[in-house]
Amino acid sequence: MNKFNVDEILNLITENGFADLTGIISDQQIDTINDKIKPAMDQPHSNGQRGYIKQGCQRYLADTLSYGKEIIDVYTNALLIEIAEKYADDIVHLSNYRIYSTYPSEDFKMWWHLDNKIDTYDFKNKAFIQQVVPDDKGLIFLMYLSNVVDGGVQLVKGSHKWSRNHNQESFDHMEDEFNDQVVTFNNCRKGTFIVYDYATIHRAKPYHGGQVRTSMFGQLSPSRMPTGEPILLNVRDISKLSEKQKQILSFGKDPTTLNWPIGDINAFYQPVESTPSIWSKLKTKFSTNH
Ligand SMILES: O=C(O)CCC(=O)C(=O)O
Ligand SMILES: [Fe+2]
Repeated sequence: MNKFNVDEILNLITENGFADLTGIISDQQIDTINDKIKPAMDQPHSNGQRGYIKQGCQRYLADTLSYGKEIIDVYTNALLIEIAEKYADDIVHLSNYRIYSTYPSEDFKMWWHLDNKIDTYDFKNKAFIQQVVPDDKGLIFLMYLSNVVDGGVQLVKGSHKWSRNHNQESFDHMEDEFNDQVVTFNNCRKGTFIVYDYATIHRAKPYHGGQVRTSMFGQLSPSRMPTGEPILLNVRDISKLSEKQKQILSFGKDPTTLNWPIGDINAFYQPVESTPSIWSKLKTKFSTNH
């Protein structure tokens, strides 16, 4: 039944830094997820009003994993986990996760970066702090929940082989050196599923017009790395989880950071495109002209 060969996928990730697993999640499951999140992606989150957290030109679904077992099942997909655990040579857990919509923007620009790092929230300075860990090895997956024409994820082919030598998070200053190795996932249909070694240099391609891009993102980290973001589940789903799913979701463990992003109170007052972002105030992996 399975059209994926695990060894082939592992070889591709080892060689290029990424592989295409499109088809791993059925169109029906994707439609169900879209149906369940739709009302929440249209209103800001506020206690009983379940919705999104706004950050610049993006909307992040609050309490992402609570919307349906179908979402948990993507994050804990057996084939995905088998690939992640073989690649990391360890058991893995979900350290970062999100469903988000990105609106085209004149002033939002994600910089070239890697994600083999520890995120922690500094409560005193109200900012996320990042520490690059060259020894950290795991996978991120990105699945499109909408058709994507522009603004897709971009990966620097093979960069996982040399990025760890630099011990830095941002690679914008080296763009000229890797420009010819950039692979862009534009003009891809809903359901496109890319998995990459998170030491592969990447970003979302900046784009100024066109369609909203909705994506699902998950970072699977080896057990030697910290737990990561808090995971809040709906009691409806808990009794249906397997022991393996509980391990991936770090049952019984304390989170080691907060959910990204913290959000912006202006979400209630201004349309998503024009709210002054707090990107520039936070030391994050994104940059903006604000
Ligand atoms: O949205 C994308 O294309 C990339 C997202 C990403 O790299 C991140 O959130 O760390
Ligand atoms: Fe990233």
